Amino acid sequence: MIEFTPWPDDLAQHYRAAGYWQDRPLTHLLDAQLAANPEAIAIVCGARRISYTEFDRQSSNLAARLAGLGLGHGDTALVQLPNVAEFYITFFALLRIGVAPVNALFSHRRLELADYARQIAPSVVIASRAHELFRDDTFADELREGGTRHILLLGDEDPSRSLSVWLGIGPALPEGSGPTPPDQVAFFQLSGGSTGTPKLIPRTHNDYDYSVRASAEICGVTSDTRFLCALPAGHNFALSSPGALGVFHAGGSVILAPSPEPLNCFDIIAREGVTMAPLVPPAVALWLRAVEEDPSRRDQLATLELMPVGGASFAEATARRATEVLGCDLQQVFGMAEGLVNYTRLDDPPETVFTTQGRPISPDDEIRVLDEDGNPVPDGQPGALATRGPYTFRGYYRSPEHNAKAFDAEGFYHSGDVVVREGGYLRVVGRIKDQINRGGEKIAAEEIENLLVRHPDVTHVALVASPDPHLGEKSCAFLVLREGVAKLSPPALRRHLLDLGVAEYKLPDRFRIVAELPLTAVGKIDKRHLRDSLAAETA
Ligand code: OOB
Repeated sequence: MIEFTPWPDDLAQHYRAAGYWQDRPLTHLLDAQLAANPEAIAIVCGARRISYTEFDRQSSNLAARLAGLGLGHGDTALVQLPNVAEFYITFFALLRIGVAPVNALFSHRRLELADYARQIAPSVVIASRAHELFRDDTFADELREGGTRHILLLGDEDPSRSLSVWLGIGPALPEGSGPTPPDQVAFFQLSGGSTGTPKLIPRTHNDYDYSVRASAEICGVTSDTRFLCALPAGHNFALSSPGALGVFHAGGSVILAPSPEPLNCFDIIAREGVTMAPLVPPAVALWLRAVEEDPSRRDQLATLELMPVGGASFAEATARRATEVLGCDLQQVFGMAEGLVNYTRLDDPPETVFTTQGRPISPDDEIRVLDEDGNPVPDGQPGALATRGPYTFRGYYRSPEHNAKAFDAEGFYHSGDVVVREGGYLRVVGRIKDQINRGGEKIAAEEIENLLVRHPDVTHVALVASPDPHLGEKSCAFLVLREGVAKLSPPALRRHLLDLGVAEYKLPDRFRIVAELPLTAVGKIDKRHLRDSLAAETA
């Protein structure tokens, strides 16, 4: 079994009694559709249309072959696939035999993948030849040396390790293999992070299944839903809020796009009759601009009914424009891979949708808004968000020190967001975690600072966010150089980071060389001062 911090018994009992936890594995989502709608189209990927029957067949093939190699409960998988049908097929194959995957983002590079592999020691790695890391065998060989027994690659010419071949035929599932128990870890979500190394979030079948079912209902997902997945498929928003899993749960269709780039997405929407398209705020802005440039493009969006928007702050003015320009309803989503997801509801008045980030999924999502001493603030006042509930995790994987800081004695997770609560609805007004939210992509300041000081000419670093009209935030690295070194160019610094293998979205947008970093009264780096100086510069 994969270790994780369970919910206390009294709460677990309550979550079952209330019907949130149904003690079914996540694979039930697919099994239910297989019985109800076997020939309905589950996934559209380019020209491929994959029915629920075919979806199940391919994922069972892969499951059976992996189980035949002895993989099962207690094993983990590291998966890195782009937005293709194989992502979902692989996910369900692994769930079917109780192998817990980490779904790395396709933008992740060596540093992230090696770190996830270090944490979970995967028995199997499933990735794509289209990714630079797997173009040759160097990284795959390293993984093997680290103990990975099997590597399957999408696009490999060798049939013995081609993912497509493994999906094509398989023996029957060996006797005794099956999903992990519903109250155990099904897979790991990725934390946006605020620490030096990326953290993993164990999610159980029960908790995730509840968040999916409830989200599908809140977002009005039905078998008629045609859902555009243009955000990274493994991200919690695109996977479960209501995400592809919410769509599979309801028997609808998931239509994949490689990215939210508007013109390609508009073609797909028009061709496939897309009804729901979740986006991050910068992508909404791009879609708005594309329609404003050429109003005839709006005709392509005729079938679009609902656009859930989340992942980062959504400017009120853009929200107001969006419904008008795009001609669909809007929904704000404030969620986190750790659990808690808030939605504005489909019958909320427009003002609520424009000005709040919604309210929690569950009546049993407990929300506290706290001042600096940990005391509750009155409604209408900003404070730090703390939460616990039927689908909010209880601890990062193997991270006792960080967990001691992220959770309080009552098991509330402190998300690092500053929110205002009013009438049960939340507004996100700031952040206390040391993270940069670059248009929905999260960057842990400490991770990049640690990498930059590894440069021989750098002695001190602070990474801070600066406001950006397109992405909401960009990152700026303030650097103090070794004595005697007068300058270090941004390209050289970027090269240094890329050579260390970090994902490109984490590269600082700007670098500032300074003589020293400002300190607070207690001697910590004064990031607020640095942020203010940047804001003054941009203003
Ligand atoms: C989603 O999940 P993560 O894990 O990538 O990031 C969570 C963090 C939140 O703690 C908050 O800081 C920020 O992203 N965030 C928002 C937001 N939605 C997320 N900040 C302001 N406004 C929003 N609407 O980003 C995520 C997971 C599930 C559903 C939607 C988003």
